[in-house]
Amino acid sequence: MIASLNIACYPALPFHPILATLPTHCFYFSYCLPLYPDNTSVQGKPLEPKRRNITMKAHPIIGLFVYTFFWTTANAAIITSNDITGDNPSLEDPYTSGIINASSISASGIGRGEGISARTASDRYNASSWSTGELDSDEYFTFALDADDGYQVSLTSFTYTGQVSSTGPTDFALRSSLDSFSSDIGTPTGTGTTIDLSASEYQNLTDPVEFRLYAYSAESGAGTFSINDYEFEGEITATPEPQTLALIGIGASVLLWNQRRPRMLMQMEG
Ligand SMILES: [Ca+2]
Repeated sequence: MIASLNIACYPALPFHPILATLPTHCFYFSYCLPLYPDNTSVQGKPLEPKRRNITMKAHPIIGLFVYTFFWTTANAAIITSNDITGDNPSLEDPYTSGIINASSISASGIGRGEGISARTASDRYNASSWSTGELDSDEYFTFALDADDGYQVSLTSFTYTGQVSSTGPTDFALRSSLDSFSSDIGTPTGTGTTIDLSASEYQNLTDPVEFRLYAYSAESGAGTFSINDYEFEGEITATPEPQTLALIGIGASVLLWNQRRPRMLMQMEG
């Protein structure tokens, strides 16, 4: 019964004045509801064949897991990226030429901290004066992201290619503004890698977030380290409004009530 109700409602979604305000998420979610025959038992007691309810039932909790899995895995895409090409990109701070941003987000491009110096090099964002000792809080490359009003960004990864000269830095650390740049994220290297950003703290971000890639333990202050290209991946979604959340809650309640109703009727019959 639930399945037929859902399917019957699909064509009405765009036209009904209330249903039309439901986000497309609800539409996709309803497709994820697993169906199974409701003909086995009532509260653990087997039913006589003539009383068995042979309608199909849908399970909203399992459906939510299926929906969440497919929605998050299917929508990871480039949030912001730059191949960094041209003569001496490091002469700009930040460097934004050639940047590719997803819609509904602003991104800073690549910039640098005050403690390092621009070094000319083509097709890469190059710098010297990296610490020959411990990590220096002013010596980093920086990337900032900010979802537009009404949107939130959920990250999955940061990927970059790097290049280090023979006397350049040998230790690296990625940190974020979410904890005031206090803890390391993943294991960055001089030649580049992919850093996993799927942890909960990097999801549903509505405020600006900044990532800093620090480099230190250089053999010489003249040694260089550059970012040759980079890419943040994730997804940008509209921030659910309170009205939408209330409608989702009402929808879930109706779904659960419809699930219970056949059992209640059968109990009354019995
Ligand atoms: Ca490049």
